[in-house]
Amino acid sequence: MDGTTGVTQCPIPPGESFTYEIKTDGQYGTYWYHSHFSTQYIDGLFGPLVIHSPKEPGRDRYQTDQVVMLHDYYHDLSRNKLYEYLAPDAENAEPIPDGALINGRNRRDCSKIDKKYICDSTEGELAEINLTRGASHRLRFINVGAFAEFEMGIDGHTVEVIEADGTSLVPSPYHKLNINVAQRYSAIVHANSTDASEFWLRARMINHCFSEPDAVVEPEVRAIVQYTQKKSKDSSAVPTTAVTAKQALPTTTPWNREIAVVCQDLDGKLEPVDSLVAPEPDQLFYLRSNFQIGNYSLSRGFFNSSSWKRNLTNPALNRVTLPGSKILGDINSDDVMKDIFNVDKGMVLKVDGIKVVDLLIDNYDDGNHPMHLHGHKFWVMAQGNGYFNASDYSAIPRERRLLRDTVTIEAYGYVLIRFVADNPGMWAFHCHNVWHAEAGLLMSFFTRSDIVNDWTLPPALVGFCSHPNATNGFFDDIKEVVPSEWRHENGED
Ligand SMILES: [Cu+2]
Repeated sequence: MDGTTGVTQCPIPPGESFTYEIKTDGQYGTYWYHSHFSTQYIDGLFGPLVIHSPKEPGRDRYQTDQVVMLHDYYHDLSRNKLYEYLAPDAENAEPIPDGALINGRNRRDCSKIDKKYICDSTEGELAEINLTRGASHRLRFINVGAFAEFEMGIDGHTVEVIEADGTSLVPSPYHKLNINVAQRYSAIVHANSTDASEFWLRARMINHCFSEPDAVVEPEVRAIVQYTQKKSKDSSAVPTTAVTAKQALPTTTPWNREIAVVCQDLDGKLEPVDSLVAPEPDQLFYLRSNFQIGNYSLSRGFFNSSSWKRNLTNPALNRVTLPGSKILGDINSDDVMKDIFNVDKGMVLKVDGIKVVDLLIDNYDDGNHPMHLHGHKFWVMAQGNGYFNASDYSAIPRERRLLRDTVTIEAYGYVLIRFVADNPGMWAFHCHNVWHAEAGLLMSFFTRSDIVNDWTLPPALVGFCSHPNATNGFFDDIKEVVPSEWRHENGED
């Protein structure tokens, strides 16, 4: 129950509901849930999902455990921004965020906001993170945003990174962390500074990676890290609360004024606790990722010759499981795959049996991509700028190859990832920059077809595909975004 519209299901229509059941056997760490219907999650439909386990290493190293969600923010609903972004002549100019939030909060200088918006910051509150003085605390950072990578740090404190995307790490100290969209890091903070009792947590969008770097008015958002006195006996998590106007604002200064100007992942100092050595690969897929301006001056994102278009009533998984769908024979035949999938609008790579897959992606775009794989974690085998060459295989030592689910391909760079395709299903692989995914940067892996073949999909879920409101809602306002001739050619009418 992956919830990916156009890939594993039809959207839940307005007024309907659906309960997802998810197995978490053996899993632990920091995750998040969100709508996977167009850009909908960035309007607020997301939340953290934390899996605790006695098997997780290092649980005795901290006394409290809190979530810190970072995201860029747009004052307009995302569908309006999407309309502008996908319009003819827009040339892949991603919408510039109006600001950023920490745990849903920020306080704005209203004089800097377009007068068309109502702005009143007098009751505005910044997020507060309470840390018991003298104790150690786990903060779980999640970038739940649309587009911006963040660089963040806490004045006066180094943090020890202990987790990336659900993978436990040997603690490693950092002054600042880079976190791209959909990535997660846990860090331990020791509340042992004697300089102050309140400190700024600063999270700055790396605006050099925006289409117009100077267009963002306030790239930095702050939260207040507040020391509290030790409570007797009670070692449970202190909830993150909002600051009241009476509380003192920190006067602390940042570690240094140097700022990140390139969007890339945290450097390779990270080391997994369990060095699961990646097995030798069985097959290699190559993806060329770029943006092209095609007919009607529309800019689309491509993996090879494929630019994904969501099919709202006939998702990929339904096509390989439902009797009476377009399947004409043995789904293990490649010819049948071509019959049921139009590569131009939805590339599906089928992996037979349990295989170790290498996936090499070259990025021919001047923007970075936080690439995310559903249903599996992958090893980051190599990443960098320019082209991949064979010697890059050994650039990251075996024991430092990180298992994660979201990796950054920097501008004009490459990444080589490896995964064991053993989880049955139809799994999206896409850029988690919502604008890029909607422009077409999404493809799917069809894995363990021998098992999927026998699946029966939940009837309620299948029913959504023929629901009278199946295609209503979010897209109503934006279906005119491209000229009708184009829509006609692409069967969208
Ligand atoms: Cu992207």
